[in-house]
Amino acid sequence: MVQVPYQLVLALIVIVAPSVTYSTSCDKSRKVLTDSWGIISDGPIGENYTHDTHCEWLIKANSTDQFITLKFLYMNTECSYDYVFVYDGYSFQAPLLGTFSGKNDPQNIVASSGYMLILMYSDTNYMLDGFQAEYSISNCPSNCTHHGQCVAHTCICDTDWGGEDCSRKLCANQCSGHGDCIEGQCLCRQGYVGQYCSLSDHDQDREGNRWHTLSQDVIEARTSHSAVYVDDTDALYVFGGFNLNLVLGDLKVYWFNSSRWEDEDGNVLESGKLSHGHLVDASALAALLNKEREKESRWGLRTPTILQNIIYSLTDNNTWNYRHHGEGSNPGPGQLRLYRGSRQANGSEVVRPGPRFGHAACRYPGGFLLYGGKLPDGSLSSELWLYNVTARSWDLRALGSNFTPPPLSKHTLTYAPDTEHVYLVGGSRQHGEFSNRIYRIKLSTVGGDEQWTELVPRGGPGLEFRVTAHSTVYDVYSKSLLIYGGILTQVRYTYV
Ligand SMILES: [Ca+2]
Repeated sequence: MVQVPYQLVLALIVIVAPSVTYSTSCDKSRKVLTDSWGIISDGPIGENYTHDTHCEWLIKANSTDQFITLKFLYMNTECSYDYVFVYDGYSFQAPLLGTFSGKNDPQNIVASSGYMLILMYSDTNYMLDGFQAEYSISNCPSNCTHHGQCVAHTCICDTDWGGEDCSRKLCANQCSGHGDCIEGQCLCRQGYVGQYCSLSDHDQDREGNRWHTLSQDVIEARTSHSAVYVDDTDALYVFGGFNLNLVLGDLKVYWFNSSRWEDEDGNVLESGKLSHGHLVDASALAALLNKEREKESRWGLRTPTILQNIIYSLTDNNTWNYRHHGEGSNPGPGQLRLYRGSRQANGSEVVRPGPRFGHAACRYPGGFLLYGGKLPDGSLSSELWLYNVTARSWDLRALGSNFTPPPLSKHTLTYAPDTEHVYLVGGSRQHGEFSNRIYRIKLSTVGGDEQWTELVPRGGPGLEFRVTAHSTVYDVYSKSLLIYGGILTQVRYTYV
């Protein structure tokens, strides 16, 4: 039998055992955690949380430059009734990073304010086993996922890796064999598009029934926005939406021929390899560069070229500023994006729609139309905007209409080319009531009268249901509006 020396066993125990305390049990108080690693949970595994739970955990880093990563180990709460909320800050006014409910497997969440506040809430009945999550504090987001170096709280990614935490493989799948990898981005050969050049524009080469990644992490993630494809320009126009914290009012254009995004002014947007909103300290970079040069001379090796390129470009030109102002990162707390409002400074001329979400948009000759939506102050809009893709200009329409449909959100807007009318169907009204109305309008090309009218179906009482958050298409063959899905309430008619 092999005798294991006592000292060796002891040494192993000291190394393996974590030096942190587990923070468990949820007792309606706020727990403040300052260790660099820990586990939080509503209670022991296998035991349900209690009803009427309200528990808070505040994780505090040593400085506001550090990052806190939360990784869920398991999660199971009563769906839509019991929640876990995660904030990037120390109060409930801080930006919300996520809201989780049900049997869920959330992705890792990163707070960049130096604080992360987690709230678990349950209602008064039906309990499940809750959640367990592991947190860690690091100088860079997710420690640069082992694909880069952390310099002054910013990940400098290795060649072939990108994103704020270097977790994204650049030029994946060797650009599908249809492009060249130039500075971490696939430059597709003629006839191929998409982030990895996987989509062919030759019909004979096109493999059907398959999803392609066209773009990721370039424009700000959002929901309840509108997206319209315009064949004249072979581009997708994305307007507005909601990013869980801010209402957006930007127009972003994806060009299929170049696989690139542009902003409204025609500036090309890139997914920055350096996309975090901190300026890298020049002296820290110089120190790193010197270290790399030393290594190079000592071992006769070439050091990571992307790293050097970035460092040189920082001193040479405005590459950093350009990337820094790209759309790869969310605005920090209190750093609201500013958009031009609906009116110019002189208060008279209308320029463009303000921020909104839950609006509807549709293709229209020359560009696209947009109606309604929820504004940052919570009110709904009844504006009808036309965007001209050639002139790159917005125009507020139907201003002279004697009748205007109500302010709406989650409605649909559909153009029927053969009737030249645009149809507005259903949606939610200001106080949450669903609409069962259909309106239509025909725009004038010569500056003539533009009148909204309510469409009353022949021989029936109108839509027999109120509907919101649905979709609508126009079928040219049957000359019909086809309405699909959505949330319904029945309409009760009284006949007299
Ligand atoms: Ca419950």
